[in-house]
Amino acid sequence: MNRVRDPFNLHNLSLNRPGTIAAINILRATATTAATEFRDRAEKAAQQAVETAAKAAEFAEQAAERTRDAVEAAAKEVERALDHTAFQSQSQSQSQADLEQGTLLPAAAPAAAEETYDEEDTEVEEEYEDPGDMASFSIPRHVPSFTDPARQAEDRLWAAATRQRAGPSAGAGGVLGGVQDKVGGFLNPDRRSLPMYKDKPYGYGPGGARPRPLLRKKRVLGLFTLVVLGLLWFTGFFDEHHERARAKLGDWGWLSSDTKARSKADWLKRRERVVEAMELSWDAYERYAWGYDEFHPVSKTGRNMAPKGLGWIIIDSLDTLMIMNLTSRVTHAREWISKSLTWDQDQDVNTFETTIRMMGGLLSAYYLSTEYPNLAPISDDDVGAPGEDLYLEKARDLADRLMSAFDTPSGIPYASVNLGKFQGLPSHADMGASSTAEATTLQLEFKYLANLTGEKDFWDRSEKVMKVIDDNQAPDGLVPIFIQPSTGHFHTQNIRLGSRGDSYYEYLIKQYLQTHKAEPIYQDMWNDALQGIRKHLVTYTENSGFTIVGERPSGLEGNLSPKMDHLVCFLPGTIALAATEGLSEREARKKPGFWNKQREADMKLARELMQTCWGMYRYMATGLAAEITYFKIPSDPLPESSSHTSPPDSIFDDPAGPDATWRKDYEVHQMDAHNLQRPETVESLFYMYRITGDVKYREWGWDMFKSFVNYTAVEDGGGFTSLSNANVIPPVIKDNMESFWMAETLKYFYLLFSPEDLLPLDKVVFNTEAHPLPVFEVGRLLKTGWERKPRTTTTTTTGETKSA
Ligand code: DMJ
Repeated sequence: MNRVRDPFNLHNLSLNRPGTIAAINILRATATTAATEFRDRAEKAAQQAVETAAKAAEFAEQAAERTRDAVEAAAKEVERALDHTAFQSQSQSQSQADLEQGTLLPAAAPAAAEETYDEEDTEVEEEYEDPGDMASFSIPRHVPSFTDPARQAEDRLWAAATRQRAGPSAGAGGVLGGVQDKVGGFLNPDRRSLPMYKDKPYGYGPGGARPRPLLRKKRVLGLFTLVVLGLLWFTGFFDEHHERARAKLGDWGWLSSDTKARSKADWLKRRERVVEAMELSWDAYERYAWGYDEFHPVSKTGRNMAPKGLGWIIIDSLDTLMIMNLTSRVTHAREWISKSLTWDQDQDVNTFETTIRMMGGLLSAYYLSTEYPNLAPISDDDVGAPGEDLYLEKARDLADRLMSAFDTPSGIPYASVNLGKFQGLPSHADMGASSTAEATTLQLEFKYLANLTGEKDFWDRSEKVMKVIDDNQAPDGLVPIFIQPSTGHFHTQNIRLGSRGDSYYEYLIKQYLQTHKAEPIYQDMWNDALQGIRKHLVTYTENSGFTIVGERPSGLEGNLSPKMDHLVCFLPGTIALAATEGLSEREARKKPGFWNKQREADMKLARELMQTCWGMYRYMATGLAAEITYFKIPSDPLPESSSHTSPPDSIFDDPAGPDATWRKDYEVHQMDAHNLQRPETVESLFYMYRITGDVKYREWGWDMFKSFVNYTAVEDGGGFTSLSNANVIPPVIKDNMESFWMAETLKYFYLLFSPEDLLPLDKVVFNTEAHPLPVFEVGRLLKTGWERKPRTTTTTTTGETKSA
């Protein structure tokens, strides 16, 4: 559905002349931008005006009260000083009586008064510290001396001037005027003769006589009516689409009401809820941290990672905006990229993160804008238009800089790059080693760029990494998580599918699919690795028999640690993708010569792991998974090949609740209970639904989505935040919105609830940051330039070889 307002019904005009269409497009884009800007500004201005007025009134009242107290205290002090001698001679009982009548201060009073003052002083300081407060309405730290003769003379002068200019009815109108009325009134009933602030005396202005109150009232009323009408129009109040209004968090009553049975659920309606979450997230970022690389939604601030910013959030979110057809927001993002983005900065960046998020985001935006011009319709290649191929040019410029990471003795890229200096930099930690996953999760992006530009170097250098890794002949295809760029050898024995290991496996099968299965070498590597995973890492939990993928921190000879990072939950979806090669399971089973026992077994493993990941969500108080979960396994872990039946899904609804047996298999340590809005589980749910067609995966996703909305939404339209502890209610919040929240998590929710023909899995591959890139045919220029060494020997994780 196109969400752009179309007051002139341009959509329905059947004009075929290209010039007219282009003109309409320009008109539409301009109108959309203007409307959005006007709407945002009007909303902001109205909100600010209301807030300012409320604050002003509040502060004015407080100010008046405190100042009156101060004046009264000062008067009492004077009185006390004058009567000091008399007080000395009075008896204690008399003093007490006077005190009760409020005519004098006891000996302890000055100290008490001082204490009170200190407290107030602190309060005032707090008010100054809070940037949200209106400093101009705070109590002045030093109350002015009202007995100063110079001040009294000034007062008389201002009072006379005010009376002259304003006349007797001055002060009757305006929001601010009202405030001053209040303040002045408290200070002195004849407030026009004693202004609150000497630099802004009441009623004194350069304009001479004030407008007549009635006329002024009419003007204010007229202006107010106009603003209200404008706001109502822009919020869609006068038409049947209440799209904008729904984006307010307060309207999300559906959280408790939409509990429809699977068969009755309206998935497109649920998908709209995801769009609203995206709008809310983006608008909050746009409002509070536009252009910054980080967004802290609770404090409503932003921060840059480079002097001029890297567009970290804008670029990472761009293709999600496109897929959701949020045209005006895409226009704004594109404008920032065109006008503000520069890679020419003296800044060290992480090679992998910058490739998957920035290069991946730009390439995907390029792909979508050229292949799906109807999604958020902005043409990227209007002939002669300024900024033609903007996304591709920016991606290309970035890639040239990132390529310097590959200038190493082995060809394994350095962990970092200085963008401005075109210089690769070894990691400061880990003795200069790079993460294995980071070195091997650049290939989809560089290969697609090579295909677009015809520049073979992008292909060759990213591909070489795969050869260097494979030449190590890691036993059973399981690679340790660090590798040295200086030697090309692994640097540790630690093997896992969590952080630093995960996307090595993901990119094996995706490289195979990216080139239309023209490179079977990567399928071969994937198959080896999956067998290795089954053999060394898969086992079952003690009580309920959940299937898990553990870690081998001391190499394959060491013990199995029953620990799963949330990151590992990418695996069920990727196994399913590999098993059907992007087809639905039904199609794959029917395809002649395709289906076999191995694919069948792989789908079973995918289903079981998906259930375990879903259990990570069910286990937590908020329904949002922890960063790391441990599992209870027998002291002698069961091999994957042992006879095993996974538990029914209904196990999670065990009426025993907190005492349910299944819960004894899960364990979350306090320090791992954070939730960073990560996408891996919903990513896998998306693949599992697309491939199996089983609606339960959508249902699980819907429950997860509701938990995110319920527990991570931030007040005051702040968007959504990560949690420091997702295992308590209310959760402990973290004040950070990760860029992958909009890039991945919300995108996968949207796709999970979308019809299957949106970005079909046999036409696109999603990079590890959820940026869709196309499957393409390799020409003669680009082809796999290496072969695997024969596996007659195995190599230990430190590089020694031994007979297999
Ligand atoms: C993202 O940057 C990518 O999905 C990456 O592969 C893993 N980490 C985050 C999300 O969790």
